[in-house]
Amino acid sequence: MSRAVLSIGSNIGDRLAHLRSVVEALGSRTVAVSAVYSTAPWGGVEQEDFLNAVVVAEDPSFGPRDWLLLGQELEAAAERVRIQRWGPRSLDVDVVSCTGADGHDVCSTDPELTLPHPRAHLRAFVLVPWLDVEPDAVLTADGVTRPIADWCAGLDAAERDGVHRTDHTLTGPTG
Ligand code: PH2
Ligand code: MG
Ligand code: MG
Repeated sequence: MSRAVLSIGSNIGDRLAHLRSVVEALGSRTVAVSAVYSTAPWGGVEQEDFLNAVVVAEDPSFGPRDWLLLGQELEAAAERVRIQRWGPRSLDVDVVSCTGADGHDVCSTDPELTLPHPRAHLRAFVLVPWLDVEPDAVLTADGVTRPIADWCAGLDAAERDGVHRTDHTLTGPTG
């Protein structure tokens, strides 16, 4: 069994359709889907606002790498091109954390898939939607394990103020 918390984002093209493509592809593996948030760009690159959400998914046959590969396939399907670090993208699927069959969170220092995601605790665009679906989740960063609510409360207010809940949904009828 493996459960993954996925952060998804888009700021090019039909942003909502790109996010929806992830939930559609996950199908019955989807456990929970956050609200959709409009978020100011993080990372210092001047670019359009993102739409972001968090999806929790489960698949008994998946390991951490399978979530990474599925995310990369979905990014490719959205015709994502990698131009600039932290720059604009049609679809970004990041594995934020992964729980193994033993119920423990996977820790990995593999540079291709560092788990938990090493910058998730700094990003309101990850923490705020994650709180929607797993309000009691904890996250380890720099050797410190804290509830995600605490990581979020510790961010600069300006960081949280850039994250706005929208009326869009990623499940159900388009609109
Ligand atoms: N993704 C990035 C860089 N900056 N900013 C926001 N608001 N949302 C993102 O998903 C995002 C970002 C690169 O992965
Ligand atoms: Mg990312
Ligand atoms: Mg990514």
